[in-house]
Amino acid sequence: MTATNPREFPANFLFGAATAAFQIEGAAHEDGRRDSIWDAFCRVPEAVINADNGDVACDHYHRYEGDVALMKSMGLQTYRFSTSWARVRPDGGAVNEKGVDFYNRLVDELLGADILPWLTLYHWDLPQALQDKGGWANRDTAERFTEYALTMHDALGDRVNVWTTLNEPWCSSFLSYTAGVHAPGHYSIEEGALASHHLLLGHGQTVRELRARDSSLNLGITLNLTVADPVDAESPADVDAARRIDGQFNRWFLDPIFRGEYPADIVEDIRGVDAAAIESFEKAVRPGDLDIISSAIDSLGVNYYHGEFVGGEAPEVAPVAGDAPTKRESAPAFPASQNIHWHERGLDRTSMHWEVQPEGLTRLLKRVSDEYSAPKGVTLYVTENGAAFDDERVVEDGEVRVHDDERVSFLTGHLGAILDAVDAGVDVRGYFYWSFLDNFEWAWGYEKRFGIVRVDYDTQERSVKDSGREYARVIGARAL
Ligand code: PNW
Repeated sequence: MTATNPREFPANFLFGAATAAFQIEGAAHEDGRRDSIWDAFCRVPEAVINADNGDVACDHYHRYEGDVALMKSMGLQTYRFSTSWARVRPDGGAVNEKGVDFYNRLVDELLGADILPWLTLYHWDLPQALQDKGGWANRDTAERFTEYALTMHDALGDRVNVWTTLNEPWCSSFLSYTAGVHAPGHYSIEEGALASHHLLLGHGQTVRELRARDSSLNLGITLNLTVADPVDAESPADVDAARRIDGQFNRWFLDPIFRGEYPADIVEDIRGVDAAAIESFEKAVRPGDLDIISSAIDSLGVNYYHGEFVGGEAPEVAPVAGDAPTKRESAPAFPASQNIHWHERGLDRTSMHWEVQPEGLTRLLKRVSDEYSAPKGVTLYVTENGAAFDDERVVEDGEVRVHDDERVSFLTGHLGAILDAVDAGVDVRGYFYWSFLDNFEWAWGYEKRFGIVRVDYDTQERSVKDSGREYARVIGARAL
């Protein structure tokens, strides 16, 4: 759209950017913080590219004031960050006041800059001490999570209104306990299924406790959701492949949260693959659990990166492998994925090899709104969307510049896709670009750069990329 014909964002739409504690903070061994499962996983041979770790990361722990000032200079209205459980309750038990204090300072800094703090309680950094007791496969971890959440609310409840329990429980269950790609790097269908249930239970309990303390809080959860399309809509095998991906990515989490039930078709599919795992899962789902999990929430965060284009038969040309960062063994993240094959649409790709597919976001928001959130009065936010590209840093007139044209069009393309959803009647009230800073991209270490702000990991210098400049312009105009 041209400047003479701008597409305006609704007046209540919030523009923000997102990060997560482990990916940016560093100071991993400071002020009483102890190992999380990611600190431990980084020491596993071949688990993370270049054996990178979170010891220093973006050194945000010491640089948060400058980082907040940079957010303000870009006009960000809200900042989505996570608090580190391993900092706050380092061995899962006693509270570490110095850890809590960091978040007090960060929240005050944000409020001073007129930036709305959007707090996520769990973005994957479980204290290793709790993993030693079974981690999320152990029901007790859900109790410990609620305790930790209440600690954060004790400290910040007077200043923080938006509370997200979990970020992407699919990643912290199946990608972590079944596929072995994320910490703790296990290969068990049973543990993945148990972890998903205990994560959701921790979510539901926390929502109940926080609601009982303060009915004015905005409570929610963030899910990584996708659109799964069959390669050939006339082929039963392709349609079934798409059903199973949709079921394991989307419905496995949406259905318990919004309807108080797990999708029966997927339970049966997994039973067909590993009957013992599903029996153990069924035992773990105790009477009353699903009522807790489906406790009313106020907002749903949708993280969208790309869609899935799947078939029941192998493609003639194998797609570019996208999810094997290192030589370490990995297993399918979807227990019921027999004969599912990923195909390419021939779209542009990011350096994660993910296809750039903005229209998928429009369809996803419409579907989630129609089938889940709108009937329950739950508001949608896009809490993550972004792209890694092989950015080049240049110095022009003594200033570091990154001319990341691909990210500029990724950003505006997806903002346009959100406006398309708004035009189609979806009530979506915000967008958080992932990520504010280049950062530790999990198993990919520092190799993948998602930021709208460049980080020089030798000097910790920050430079706003062209995408960050374009985002600031869009925010200023409140229009595309
Ligand atoms: C999300 N997958 O992670 C996370 O919330 C961020 O911390 C992360 O940096 C960002 O997306 C970019 O990757 C994902 O394999 C990691 O499907 C992996 C997958 C999905 C999301």
